[in-house]
Amino acid sequence: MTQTTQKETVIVEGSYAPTMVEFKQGVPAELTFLRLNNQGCLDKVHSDALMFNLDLPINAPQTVTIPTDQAGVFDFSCGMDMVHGKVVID
Ligand SMILES: [Cu+2]
Repeated sequence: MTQTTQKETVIVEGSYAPTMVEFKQGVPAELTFLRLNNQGCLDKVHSDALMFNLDLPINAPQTVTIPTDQAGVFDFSCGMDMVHGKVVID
């Protein structure tokens, strides 16, 4: 049996909305970032803990696979580590 992939989207518009997304542990997960405007320094988003580093062109959704084998709270942030969001896996 295949498990349905969990999908969440974070809107990037001067900040992250929502600032926290939640996935169930052990179920495949994809997180999409959609940057809508030029506000702030949000043209990159990265997470050391979740091992991604994305460029975010405006109006071009970027999707990354989120590892869900470990429960926890994992940070992501803009390229300058000024704006932060969280992924919760539980
Ligand atoms: Cu920044």
